[in-house]
Amino acid sequence: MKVGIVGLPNVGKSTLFNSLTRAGAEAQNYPFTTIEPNLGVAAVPDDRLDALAGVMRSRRKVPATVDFVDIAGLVRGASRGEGLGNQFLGHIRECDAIAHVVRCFADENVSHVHAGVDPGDDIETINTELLLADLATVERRIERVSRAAKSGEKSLVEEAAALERLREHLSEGNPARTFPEREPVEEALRTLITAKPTLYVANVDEDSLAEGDAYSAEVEKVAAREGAEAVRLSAKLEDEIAGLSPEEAGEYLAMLGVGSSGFEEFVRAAYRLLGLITFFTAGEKESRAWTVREGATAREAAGRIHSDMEKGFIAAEVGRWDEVVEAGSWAKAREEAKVRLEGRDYVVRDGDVMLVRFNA
Ligand SMILES: Nc1nc2c(ncn2[C@@H]2O[C@H](COP(=O)(O)OP(=O)(O)OP(=O)(O)O)[C@@H](O)[C@H]2O)c(=O)[nH]1
Ligand SMILES: [Mg+2]
Repeated sequence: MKVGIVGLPNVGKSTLFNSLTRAGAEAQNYPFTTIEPNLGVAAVPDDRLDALAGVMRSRRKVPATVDFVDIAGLVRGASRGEGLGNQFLGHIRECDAIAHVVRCFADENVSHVHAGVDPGDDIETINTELLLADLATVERRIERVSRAAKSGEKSLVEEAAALERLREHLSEGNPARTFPEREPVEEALRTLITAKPTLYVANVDEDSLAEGDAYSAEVEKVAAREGAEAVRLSAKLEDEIAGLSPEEAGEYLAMLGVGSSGFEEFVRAAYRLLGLITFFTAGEKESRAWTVREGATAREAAGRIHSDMEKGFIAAEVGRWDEVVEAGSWAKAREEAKVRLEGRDYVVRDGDVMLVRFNA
């Protein structure tokens, strides 16, 4: 999974990126700190994997990962070439999902590119630029497809007509993600930024983390209206606790009245948005978290591990992560009948532990 981070300049995108990836990108108190895009990989924190690796005495623990792209801040007019961000929107087009960082922290020492903190207005500015960029993409495609459709080929004629409707939809200010048609414009939608699942990140002050405030409420309202997700976190705090041990971080968060780090919330929301689930493999050599789409079968899941396992799939031993941890070992879980044998069409559930039997 690859997530692109967008937002106005100086709202905390790189600070968030660093807290997630530990990549050490430059984050400074002035707009347009980021020029070249930053790429990084974040390990997905997962208590279930920790617990499994513990009882299995695994020599290695391999978490699931998420790739992040942090680009320059976008400003009004970006789609017409203002600022820097537009040049880098290409990097966002390749992403599976968008994280839209919105400034909700007050801090007078950090300048805001507009008059002051105004999440609704900021979101609108960014979304307008993303829409205009998509509109330009669709218009180029309409030109190309209409020309080709002169041949009279039915699929092209249909696509051209659907693209016109999509252009209309975008011109009215609606994101491509709410366009009701799929099939004829599928290829176009893959390249559109506003077609991607979007996660709004309300970057709040530490003391607004637990309860939220009027700013974060506004972000949540927009997200709900658009069928997007919203999470509340403090990029600055995330960056601070990323350097602490899990115990220390937990204590610090508890002091602020929150149960888990913003990153954990963020990843959970991203998985929900993208319809992804996690299953595990666990043994002495390693315990590992794997990501598959919801609805994946045992055989497809086996293919995530190795293509040979998919090809030669015989059956999968499947247990629930908590029951395996409680049993204390795979053998014990088997004895206690906590492990079932499932066939190729078994639909994998979030939190399953799998041992695949296959013909090599
Ligand atoms: N008080 C406070 N300051 C923050 C927070 N997040 C970021 N900042 C500060 O805001 C300034 C800008 O942060 P960056 O992460 O560089 O912002 P950016 O969005 O990447 O900015 P550009 O790359 O210029 O678009 C830095 O001085 C950060 O320390 C936060 O949650 N609270
Ligand atoms: Mg930056």
